[in-house]
Amino acid sequence: QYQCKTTFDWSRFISLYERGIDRGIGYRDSMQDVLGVMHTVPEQAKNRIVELLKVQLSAGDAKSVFYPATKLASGGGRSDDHLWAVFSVCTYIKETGDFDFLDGQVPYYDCGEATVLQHLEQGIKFTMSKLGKHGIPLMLGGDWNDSISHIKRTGDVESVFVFFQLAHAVKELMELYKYLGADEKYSWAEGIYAYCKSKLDVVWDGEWFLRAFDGYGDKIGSKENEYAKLFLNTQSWAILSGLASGEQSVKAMNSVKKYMVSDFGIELLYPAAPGFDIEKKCFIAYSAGVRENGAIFCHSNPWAIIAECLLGRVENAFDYYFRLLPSRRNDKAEICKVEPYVYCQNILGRANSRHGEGANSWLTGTAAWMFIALSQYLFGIRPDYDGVYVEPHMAESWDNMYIERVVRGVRLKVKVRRTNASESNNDIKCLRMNGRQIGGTKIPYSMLDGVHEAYIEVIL
Ligand code: IFM
Repeated sequence: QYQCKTTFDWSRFISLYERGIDRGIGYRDSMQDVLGVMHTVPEQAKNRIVELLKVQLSAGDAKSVFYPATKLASGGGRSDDHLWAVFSVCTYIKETGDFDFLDGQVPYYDCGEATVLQHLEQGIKFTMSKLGKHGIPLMLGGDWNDSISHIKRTGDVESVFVFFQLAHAVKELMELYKYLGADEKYSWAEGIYAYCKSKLDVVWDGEWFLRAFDGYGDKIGSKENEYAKLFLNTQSWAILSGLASGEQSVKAMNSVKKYMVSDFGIELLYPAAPGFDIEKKCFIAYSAGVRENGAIFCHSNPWAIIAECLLGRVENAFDYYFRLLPSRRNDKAEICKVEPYVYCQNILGRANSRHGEGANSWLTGTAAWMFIALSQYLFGIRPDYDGVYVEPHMAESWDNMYIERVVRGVRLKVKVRRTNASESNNDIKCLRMNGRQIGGTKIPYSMLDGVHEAYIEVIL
């Protein structure tokens, strides 16, 4: 939590690693950092979301950074920035119940203004207006992976990550519209989601999902390539978006498990390329095992943990969680070189002789997303629009656990135990609140009205 707040406050603006001159508050990064502080400083999270929406352009895409002192923005033209806003706004509303926020007017950076909800919708429309020849969103100036920008750029470069991000954002909006009873908008979003579903075969490589199509129209992140055959993020986001079929999901995450898992966490791609060579699709300008070229890019690990939770493969999820947990490297300081109490941005991968060495500690999206992965998926306390899900999971060796989480002013005190200590099954057999049996796994907020503390008992 301390790291979440520090990262939220400073973004990647100024730190031991950044000078605060050439890099302002990043749209993409900060829109994700708010996820780690929604429940502790919701007003500040909301204000940051508004500050960021103010640098969105009326076409729907966003400038990539703004400078806090002047509020002036720069950069932009990327394919992903604007899409991050959907999940952050929806998570804020689920956490707080502040639906009025959707109707607040926020100016665009260039001209005009629109409600918060219209900002989100404009982002989706922008992405849908920039599809490449395979029908997949264009990568434009870049996507989440900064280092992918050397990919052959002439012609249509299409981003499969942004494709899954689009589907994920649309799925979030569908849930919101459903809750609001906004039928027409729901049908609009459903149409886009169905479009994405229809493109699933185009981005499937047989054992995993592709990462992109380059400017030649060639596949990136494919078994056909010599290096960088497999990328982590398109496997996890295929599942987060709900698009992948059951069979594809299992195959994709099995491929991750087979090729990408190191003692220090999951690597970003496999295999790392030995050097920069565009013709061989080695377009990431770092040495093997460094940063986006096959390091453990920590930010991506919580997405894999969430994906494994969604697949019900809890042991894999806990395994990945513990591999990256900073305190677990307390006795490996000579190798890791970074503080054993916060996440760092990246850890050198197996292709590097200094495998295990970390860099850029503190300011990383790992903090916020790991908090989501741990609290909402592993521990399973997940606020929704009309109630809070209580779906706790325990690691194999645990036979009980206790969680406290304040949701909308109510302190949930959750005791979890197994019916049979020798069973590691995570199916919920019984859920009671203040002695009352709950049907399903969601406690409606109406049951929490006027309650200060709720005693919840879960039997697995
Ligand atoms: O997603 C980016 C982030 O915006 C800045 N640091 C590196 C990440 C991965 O390339």
